[in-house]
Order: sequence, then structure tokens, then C-alpha cells
Amino acid sequence: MSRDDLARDVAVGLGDADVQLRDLVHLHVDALTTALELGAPELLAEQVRWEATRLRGLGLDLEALDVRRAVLRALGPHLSAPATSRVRLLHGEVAHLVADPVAPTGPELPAGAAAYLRAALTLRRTEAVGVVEQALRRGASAAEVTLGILQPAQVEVGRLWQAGHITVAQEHFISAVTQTCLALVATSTDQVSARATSRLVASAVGTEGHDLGLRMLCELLQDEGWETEFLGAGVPGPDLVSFVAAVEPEVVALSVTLPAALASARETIGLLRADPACRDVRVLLGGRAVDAKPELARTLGADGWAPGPAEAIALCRGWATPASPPAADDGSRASRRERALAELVRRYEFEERNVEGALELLAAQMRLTPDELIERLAPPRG
Ligand code: B12
Repeated sequence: MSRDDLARDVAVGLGDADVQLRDLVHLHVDALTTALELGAPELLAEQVRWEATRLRGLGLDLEALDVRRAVLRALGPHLSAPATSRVRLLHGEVAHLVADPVAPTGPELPAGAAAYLRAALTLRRTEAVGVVEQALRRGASAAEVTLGILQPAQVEVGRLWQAGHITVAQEHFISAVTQTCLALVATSTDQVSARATSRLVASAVGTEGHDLGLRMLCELLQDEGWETEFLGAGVPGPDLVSFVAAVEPEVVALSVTLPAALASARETIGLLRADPACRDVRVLLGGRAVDAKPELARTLGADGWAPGPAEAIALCRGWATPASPPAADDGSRASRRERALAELVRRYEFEERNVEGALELLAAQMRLTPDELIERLAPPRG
């Protein structure tokens, strides 16, 4: 039985053949099969919590439990007795995990995020982008803009869609505005990463379409002095592997939001491990689907998991290639004196044979000690 046929049967069994409900059943079946395959009931529990709100958002008089029952009814004739028992057992574990399937209420958004979202929801794009521009002008860091304005706004957009208050079209509009704002953030982080010594390649895996969170992570790593190559979604596994082999990053960051893409994560990591050119690369896994059960990162073959940029940055620091130490005598007193003398010749056109005396003379005229003048002419290299 195909996934589509099953979704249709379940939707009909629930008395509603609505397309959106079929999407919900697709997600349910994906979470169910992945939870069984990976022994991770947490994945289905997360889906069931989400369904409670989504069903209300769709205005349907159904409980998440109705969906579980309908799925089991539709699957029944196609499953062996042991397989049916496994699904029943899984449902039991899920019921235990989902203690409180109550719809989340909207969080109190930080002021910047609220202003940004208000503007974006009412299609005032310039005003929304202006909120971010202004924050950057006032000296806000990439992390403050990304995690304090854009991320909370995006999460709230998801909640509004799930609850049926906004449409997919509105969500797309706002996400596009957020992409524009991330490009603004990038103009500041690019300057920092110009001195990078470590690289990270980032990609969403398989059919995963969510890549905004990963892009945010990349911007924040850039701001930490990493060079990041953000590939987004839809990169075939073999293409990612050859890219990684050519670029030779220290870390590959893979993002998974939907449980259905976890299998692709395992596949992609397997492909990376199988290529001798990628053997030393560390694989970092993250995203909502992994957050539901972080141990999955190891099960799927990754070297680590992080729930967000701060933890990811800490992990990546341990995997970074240390910056090469400055030339042995670069910071020494003698070499700085040499550089200062060369500056005097270049800037003030002193003759080389007189330059030692010129240093003393100039220092006295400027009411500085010779060492202070050297400090000015040849500051320590950072
Ligand atoms: C924008 C959006 C989309 C856009 C994505 C655009 C893009 N280019 O990313 C589009 C339109 C493609 C989309 C489609 C769908 N979406 Co959507 N989407 C969202 C939304 C509203 C915002 C995503 C976002 O920007 N989040 C903000 C970022 C900052 O958060 P984040 O992704 O979690 O990332 C952070 C961490 O997780 C972590 N992280 C992420 N990746 C990685 C990787 C590594 C290595 C590390 C260390 C850390 C890390 O760091 C990030 C920064 O802090 C979310 C709501 C939400 N709560 O996120 C729903 C949401 C994820 N979508 C959802 C759904 C259901 C869908 C669809 C199935 C809907 C449909 N029927 O079409 C499709 C699936 C498409 C697909 N094949 O993937 C649900 C998922 C529910 C579930 N059961 O999991 C959500 C939660 C909405 C909701 N509240 O119901 N979506």
C-alpha cells in the first residue's frame, strides 16, 4: 500500500478528505515509520503533540488519538500480527510520553521580534527589514539579530500556521523577508570570516526543505571567525560528498527538521564516511527532528549534536584547526623595532644610515620615549 493511499484511507476514515488533513497523515505515517525503524517513540510523540494543535487549527472536531486509531485501522489489513503489535506498543509508549497534548499558547515575543513580525504579517516588508537594519546600526551582534528577532518571529509564524491563523502563502512571504534580513547580517559576518582558518559546509538532507535555521547557524559561525559554505536544501548526497572532498572542511553540518529526513541523514553520513577524501571530517547533526531524541545523532553516525548555535559553536571550537602561530620573532621587541625603523624610512623618508638617530629625535620631539614611538609605528600584529 502506498503512502498516498494510506493517507487517503485514513483521511476518509476520519470523515474528512481535506488535502491538509492528508498532509497531516503523511507526516504522522513518516514519524511512525521512522520511530519504529530507529526505536525512537519520541519522534511520534512530538508529531502527536503537534497534531493536537493542528487539528484545532483546521477547525476539525478530532483528537490526536483519533488519528492514531484511524492509522492503525487503515494499516491493520496490511500488517502482520507481530507488526501490528509493534505499532500498538509504540502507541502505548507515545501515550505515556505525551503527557500534556494541550495547544501551546503564543509566547511573549521580544520587542524587536514582535515589531518585525507585525510589519511582516501586514506585508510592510521595508518596515520589517528596517527593524533589523536599525538593530545592526545600533551595534546589535549577529547573534542578537538572528536569535533575538528572526528566530522567535519564525517560530511564531509556524505556530500561527499550525493553529490555522495564517496561510502557507503568508508564511512564505515572511520567510522570504527573513532571508533578506539574513543577507544583511551576512554583510557584517563576512568581514570577520575573512581571517578564518576553519571551514564548515552546511546542508539540509534528503527531502528536507527547512534550511533557514541552518543558514542562521552558518552566519553565527562566520561571526566566530569560521568560513562557512551554506548549500541549503535539495543537494543530492553524492554531490555533497564531492563538494566536501574538494573543499576539505573541518566540519559538515547537516540539518533535519522533519522525521522523514532522518533516514537521509544516515545515508548521507554513510556516503561521507565511505569516501577516503572525507574520512577526517566531523559531522554535526541538528534540527527539530534530532532535538526530539539527541542520541539519534550517534545512532545515525554523526560525531555530535547541538540544539542551537551557541552549543554548536562550542563543539566546533574543539574541532577547529588552530590558527597558525605568528612567525617566531614577529612580536618580539627586536622585530618591532625593525618594522618601526622601516616605517620611518617609508613614511618620513629618513635615510637608512641615519634612521636610528632619527627615531630618538622624533620621539623627543613628540614627547614620547623611543619605545612608545615604536609602539605607535609598529603596533603588535593581531
Ligand atoms: C519557514 C517554514 C517552512 C518553509 C521553510 C523555508 C526554509 N527555507 O527554511 C517551507 C515553506 C519550505 C516549509 C515547509 C513545510 N513545513 Co515548515 N516551517 C517553517 C517555520 C514556520 C519556520 C522555520 C524556521 O525558519 N525556523 C527558525 C529556525 C531558526 O529554527 P530551526 O529551524 O529550529 O533551527 C534552529 C535549531 O533547530 C538549530 N538547527 C537547525 N539546523 C541545525 C543543524 C545543525 C547541525 C545544528 C547544530 C543546529 C541546527 O539551530 C537553528 C538556529 O537556532 C517552522 C516553524 C518552526 N517552529 O520552526 C515550520 C515547521 C518546521 N514546518 C512544519 C511543517 C509541517 C511543514 C510542511 C510539512 C508543511 C506542508 N504541509 O507543506 C512542509 C514540509 C516541507 C519539507 N519537505 O521540508 C512544522 C513541522 C511539524 C513537525 N511535525 O515537525 C513546523 C514546526 C510548523 C508548525 N509549527 O507546525 N516550512
